[in-house]
Amino acid sequence: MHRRSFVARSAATALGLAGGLGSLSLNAFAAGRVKPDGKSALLVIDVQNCFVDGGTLPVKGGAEVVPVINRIAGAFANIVVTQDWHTPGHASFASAHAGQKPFSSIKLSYGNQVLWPDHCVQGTDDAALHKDLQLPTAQLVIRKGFNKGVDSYSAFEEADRKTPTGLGGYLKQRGIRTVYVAGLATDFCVAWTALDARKAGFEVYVIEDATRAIDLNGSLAAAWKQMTAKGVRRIQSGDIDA
Ligand code: VGL
Ligand code: ZN
Repeated sequence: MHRRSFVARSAATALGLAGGLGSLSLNAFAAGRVKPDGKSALLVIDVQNCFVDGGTLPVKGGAEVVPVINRIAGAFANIVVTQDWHTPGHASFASAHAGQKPFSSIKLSYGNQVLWPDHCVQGTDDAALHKDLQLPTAQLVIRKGFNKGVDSYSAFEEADRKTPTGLGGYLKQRGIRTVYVAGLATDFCVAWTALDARKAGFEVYVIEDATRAIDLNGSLAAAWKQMTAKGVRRIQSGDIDA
């Protein structure tokens, strides 16, 4: 794979195409630093009480993303925040299905669904953004998972794979080309958001140390494999130039 990429680049260079392939070759061959510009947006996914210690679906180390996100926020002219925002009795809750336990899976009309403890119920303190999150310049808060029968890990599209949240249109109408994804959880809402962002044509970076994972049955490794295969770039917060 490396050899093939090298040959491809050499050929491109020989043909004088290196400039045209600039970002491609840069990212493939150098770790490099990244500098968000006016066409970049930071997507802060589900940094809510439910996903940190004391919440209903705590992600290990979840609160540790807060200072990292606060630190990098200044580098972004555009910030979007999301909230998991379920109805009581939501279809993604194990409690809504007789005999089912949290962290098992069932088949719903739109496909497989992991069943979770009741979490992030609309209007509860559990669903509020983490109190230490400091994003005064954020311009949009998008809520998802509010249709009782359909989950929505992705900030772009519900799990039925046909109901858009509107985020793709919002970003495109505002001229955004690149999204940087941070928040919770790496292997669910962050990964689905990053993959859908790629599908919608955005350049996508996931800021690994600004995320934490649930890691259910190898889901974290599987998520990185899928994201990498789809061209999502894995970076650290320290790679971002303010
Ligand atoms: C999430 C499980 C259930 C997430 C949301 O934000 O990653 N995970 N609902
Ligand atoms: Zn949820």
